[in-house]
Amino acid sequence: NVQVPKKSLNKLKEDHDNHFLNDVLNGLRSTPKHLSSKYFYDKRGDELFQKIMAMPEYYLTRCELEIFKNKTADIAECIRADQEPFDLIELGAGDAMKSTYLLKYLNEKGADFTYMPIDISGNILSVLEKNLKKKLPAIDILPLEGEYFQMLEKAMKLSSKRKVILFLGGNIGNMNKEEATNFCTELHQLLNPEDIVLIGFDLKKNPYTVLNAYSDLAGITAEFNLNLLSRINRELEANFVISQFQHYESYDPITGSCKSFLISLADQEVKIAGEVMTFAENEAIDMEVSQKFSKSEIENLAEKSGFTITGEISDSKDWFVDSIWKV
Ligand code: AVI
Repeated sequence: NVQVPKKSLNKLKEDHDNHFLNDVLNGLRSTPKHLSSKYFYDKRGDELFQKIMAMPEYYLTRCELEIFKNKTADIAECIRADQEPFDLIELGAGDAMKSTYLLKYLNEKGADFTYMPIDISGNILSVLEKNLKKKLPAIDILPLEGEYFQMLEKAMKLSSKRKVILFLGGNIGNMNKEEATNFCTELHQLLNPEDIVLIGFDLKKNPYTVLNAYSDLAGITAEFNLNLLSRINRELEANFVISQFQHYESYDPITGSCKSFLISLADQEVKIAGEVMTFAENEAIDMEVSQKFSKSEIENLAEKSGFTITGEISDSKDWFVDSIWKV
């Protein structure tokens, strides 16, 4: 079993608060203005994302859940669970709804591993830990709160077994092309030859299916975006008037980029931590990309970052794929 020193977690929390302010100020000083969607996930943001995952339009979670429910044995085979010992690390674990199926299966097969969920939201990690202790008390769990790579490096030092890394939910789609390549390259450099990565990709499909998933009729996705402005108000002494911003979604079926924006509905000024930011009427803040991939784009990404694809598990509609990569 592995232990995390408490002190370093507090230090990381301070760093995180500074980064939040710097990222917000730099993003809103830029042209075009942008904010990072990684800050969507405060307590309310977590709740709204849970609601999004349950929406009829948001197919991603159901597709990957189907894979984890119905093809658990295939996943276990692809990660060579019955061969050498391993530890299981999940990047952006959230509530671990999907991976719980795999954890249960591995546990029933007698696999001896530590599950290390990594997430930027301490709130969702405590929900995860509580639920998992109830559902699967035999699983050895070590939650790590923070940025992916900082926590991954920590996890690499804490355990000497081979690593299986899960990166589910289409989270990789929330990076732009360059960020995704850098992320995969950095991951490749950090891992050892016997390690395995399983990444979930949302595939290109009918553009209306994609667009509707991100511009739902009930307005939950809009609320999810606008919640970041409320978070900035609360945590960074700002005074955004939320009703003066509107959510706008776009999908480009050629590039596969699904993008969300917040549009300023008036010429206005907003104060953030003492600094005045001006917004013109109809000016957009770039909030989030949710990239959709073709199979060949996934192959290119794996190849460019040094990985080899060894398996591919899709849902019955072929809308989502879990791609298995070796170092
Ligand atoms: C977490 N991530 C994969 C979600 C997505 O589909 O890009 C976040 C999200 N944004 C709007 N709806 C869901």
